[in-house]
Amino acid sequence: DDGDGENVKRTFPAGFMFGTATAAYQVEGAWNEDGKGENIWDHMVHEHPEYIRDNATGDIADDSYHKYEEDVRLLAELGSDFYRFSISWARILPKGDLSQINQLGLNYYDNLINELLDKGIEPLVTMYHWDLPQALQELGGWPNPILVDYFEDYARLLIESYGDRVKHWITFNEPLEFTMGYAKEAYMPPSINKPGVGDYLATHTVLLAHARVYHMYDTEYRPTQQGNISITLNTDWVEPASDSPEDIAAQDRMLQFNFGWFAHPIFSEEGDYPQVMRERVAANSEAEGLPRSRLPTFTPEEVAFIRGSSDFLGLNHYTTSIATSGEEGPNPSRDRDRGSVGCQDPTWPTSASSWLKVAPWGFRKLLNWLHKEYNGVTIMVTENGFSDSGELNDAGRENYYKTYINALWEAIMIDGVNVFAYAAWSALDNFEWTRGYAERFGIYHVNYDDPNLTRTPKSSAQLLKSIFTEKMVEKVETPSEYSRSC
Ligand code: GBH
Repeated sequence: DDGDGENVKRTFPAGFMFGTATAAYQVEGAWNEDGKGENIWDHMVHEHPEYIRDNATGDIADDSYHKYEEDVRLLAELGSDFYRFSISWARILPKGDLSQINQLGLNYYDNLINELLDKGIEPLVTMYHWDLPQALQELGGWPNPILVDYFEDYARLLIESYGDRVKHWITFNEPLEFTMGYAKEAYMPPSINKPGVGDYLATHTVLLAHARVYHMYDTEYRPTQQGNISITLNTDWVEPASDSPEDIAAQDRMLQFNFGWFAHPIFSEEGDYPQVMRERVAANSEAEGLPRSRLPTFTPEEVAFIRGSSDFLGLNHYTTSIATSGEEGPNPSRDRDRGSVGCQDPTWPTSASSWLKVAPWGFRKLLNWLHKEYNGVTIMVTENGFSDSGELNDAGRENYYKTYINALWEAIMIDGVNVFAYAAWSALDNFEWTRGYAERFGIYHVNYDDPNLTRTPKSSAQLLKSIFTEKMVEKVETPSEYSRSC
């Protein structure tokens, strides 16, 4: 049915799942209610309001803690097959460890999961979407390897509590982003400025924690619960600035340092960090007079433990960038170790977010690259979406979803990439981290001037409803010509 006529519909494979995604800190609010402990986002927005646009906080956000029944109704209205949400660690374990288990926190997610199932929506749970309990940050946070044990304890409690009903688990959302909390100020908590050191240490712990929880699930729970467990990684597609060997090598380094850093240890056949990364960081560290590489080393046992520790790849993708060979960023830093510079073409269509340009062809190319690089890996798109200023008539978002979902269809049906599900970010407008409430990603509008935080469907809700329920998208040709200069 992929003819050339008008109104051609492109049908997704039988069983393909459509849904939407949110994260606890961005929607729940109730930051100090019912025994919830403080987490690093609570801490940062209160200690450093100047880090956040308009001094916004997630204290109330969308108040989904109280409005979850209404939210689930909206998801049902959209025809969602599943809902990807995250659990707030400190809502369940206020101190981060098992010394105190907050029953009211456990009840909240129990009710949410039951409400979803009642409406025929599958719950898909992210264990960690950036909100570490502050008590664990006080031990140093992710650079401290003891967090592998704490994360395992927390994950076990979640699996014991909800694993009878939750069949898709994501350990971590976008470690590329949250480990920047140990490499940069005013972007992510804990806002520790140790580039090229703190981010590498944090990632080392996160990969081991992920693998620990994967194996725990695999051996102790999968036999009875029969679910899947994975990790969500994010990347732009990266286009080389030209077809020169230098730019193509810069493109590869950009992908390896931003994505291979996490994906190569888990999804490649050989495991461990990408070779280009190990070599470059070791060489730079030596030149800096350091006795060992700033990139930590896995033992052979750890390489084997991490390799293959995922049932599928969760992918968050929004936009495309262009790479050239060169130096950028502080010295030392991962940016500098990478030796490639990124930019975006000013002619690409824009959104309300400076970093988000519309380039659906990049989505198709990225899916193909992943398929090849990681040996036909099974992919779930765990986030994809567009920001504006909150218009109800959100033509920009409709165009984005139409074109990106077409690119997805082409990758699956023409190119043979293995993708089994797609989640739109986001179900409703929410706290967009340091950008506050100014950049809106919702399919449902939230009125923050109204104490009821009224939800209203945007035009894109109608579009997604038809895609989600018919499992078809109206054909839009993905352009194969595009400019790539910065
Ligand atoms: C995702 O991150 C998150 O998972 C989600 O929580 C978030 O709301 C959503 O996307 C929309 O942003 O301008 O240099 O500061 C997306 C990946 C990459 C987006 C880094 C913001 C900031 C670059 N993010 N980017 S910069």
